Amino acid sequence: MCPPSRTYVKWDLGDLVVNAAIDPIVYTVDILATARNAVYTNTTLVSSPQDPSPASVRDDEAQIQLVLPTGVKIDKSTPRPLVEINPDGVQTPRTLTWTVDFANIDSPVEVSDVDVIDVLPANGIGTTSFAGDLTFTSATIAAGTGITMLYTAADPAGLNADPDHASNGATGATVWCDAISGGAVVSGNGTAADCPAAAADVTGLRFLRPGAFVPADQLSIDILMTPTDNDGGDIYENTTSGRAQGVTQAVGPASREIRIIESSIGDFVWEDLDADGIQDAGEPGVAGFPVKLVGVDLDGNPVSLTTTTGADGKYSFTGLASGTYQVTFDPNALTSNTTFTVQNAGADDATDSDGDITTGETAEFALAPDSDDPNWDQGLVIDRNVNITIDKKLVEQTAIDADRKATVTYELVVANTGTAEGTYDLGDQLKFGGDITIEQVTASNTAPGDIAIDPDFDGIDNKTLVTGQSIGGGETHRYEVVVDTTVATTITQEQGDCTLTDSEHGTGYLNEAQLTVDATTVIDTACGEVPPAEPQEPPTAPTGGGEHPSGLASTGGAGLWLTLIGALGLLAGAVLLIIRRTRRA
Ligand SMILES: [Ca+2]
Ligand SMILES: [Ca+2]
Ligand SMILES: [Ca+2]
Ligand SMILES: [Ca+2]
Repeated sequence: MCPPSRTYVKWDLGDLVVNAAIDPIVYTVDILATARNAVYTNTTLVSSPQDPSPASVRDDEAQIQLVLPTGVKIDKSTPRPLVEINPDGVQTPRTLTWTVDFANIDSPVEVSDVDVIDVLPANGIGTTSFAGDLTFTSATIAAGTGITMLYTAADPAGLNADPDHASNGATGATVWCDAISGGAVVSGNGTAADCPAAAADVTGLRFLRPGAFVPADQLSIDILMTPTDNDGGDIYENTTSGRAQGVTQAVGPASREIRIIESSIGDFVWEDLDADGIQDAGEPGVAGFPVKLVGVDLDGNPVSLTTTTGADGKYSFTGLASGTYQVTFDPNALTSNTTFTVQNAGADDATDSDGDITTGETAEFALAPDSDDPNWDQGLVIDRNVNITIDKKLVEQTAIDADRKATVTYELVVANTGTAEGTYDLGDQLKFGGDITIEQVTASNTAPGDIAIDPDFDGIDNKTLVTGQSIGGGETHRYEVVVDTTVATTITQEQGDCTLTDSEHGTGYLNEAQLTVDATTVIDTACGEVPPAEPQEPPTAPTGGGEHPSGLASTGGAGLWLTLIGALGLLAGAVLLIIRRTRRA
């Protein structure tokens, strides 16, 4: 066992190779300015379970003799000059600790009535610069007796650390009170209303130690403050100054900075063009991909954050304390064409993909203090094989009845013969001959049957059937457009045929389907010829077959079936489906 007044540092060197040199361990110890003149001894002992030799042959010591001018000394120290960040909302914030020491180092004169002021850190005072808030938490006497503690809520800009400054006099501008809250005025020109109402109001502390202050006496106070929502690089400087009877000069000021450190995690989601799991040159970043971070920091605070990748595919979680973390690349953000690439390919963690191929979760990992870990990346494999085609057919045209009415039915077949999901716009425009009146147009989706048609579609002024419609790889969408017409008896051969001349805006039962994919539009037409009116010999009913004009074939390349369709009328749709399914199988 070792005496409690000593400090111990232990290094675990792990397994060591026989007869191999061990790098020297170099470390620095700050000696407080208030340390008494003396000889200070540092002892080292090396041990191993496999070494049975006595401790006397495994130790060594070095001594430092401290010789300082005698007098009254003040020192400001902190056990942790680097403190990790307190992100916004942290459950258990990390605190800042300073210790004020005041000592009589063998002063040749009698010293008494110690008076010490501590100006707490505030933005703009000294080197202090921080984000968020900083509140006084507590001041605790660690050593010394007969100490009275006073508190002020004075504006830090007007707070002077020298107890002999006029502002700190009995009727000075700075009001010193005897409690953190609800205290009475001890000195200064003010009333109890000027005293701090709560710990958060405290801007300065004052320690009074009346009576003789001999070399055996020691005065030591721990000051605790709590920062919130701060940033890496923030600096908090705490300054202390003191006076004592018998010493003409002010003692101090002594200042000590505490600096905030933070860590970060990143940083890349990219398209793995060759699907090898490696970030290769020329493989682009993926913008807008959601990334989640969960973890527990060194003090047990839970962390849960989300972000999305920027235009360059980069993401970053900054302002983190050290701890154990896990990144998740959101699998719900994968489109039907996108998968996570192979995990942990190759030997270089800087250029691999780290998420599970199903869940997008990385392994849990330790994040060191004051560090940046950019090696948590995710590759996406994107299937771009989209091939959407249109096939337009005239399915049926009824014979013109005694009232000159007829109905024309078209089918539009949109098929994606690729493997990846795509989207398309589909329009359908009726370009009938001059003496054909369009009475009513109805459009519907017949397969899969649940695609909503644009309610404004009329085939004339508004030709839009659907916009931005998605279609999976290998899928087929079918639409039916049914048009009721009246054909005037004045219709001419030129108006009724399927040849669109330069002078015509439309002809016959001409219908033009327009498929747009990725801003490229393709057109497929279908047309039915309308015979000129011949009073003595109206056209026969359509059920007989073979009566239709020969121009039914669409440009969709399905001419073989279309003759059949024209003949079979309504049956055609079913036949067509059967044929298609057979072909696809
Ligand atoms: Ca690659
Ligand atoms: Ca990895
Ligand atoms: Ca990696
Ligand atoms: Ca990276």
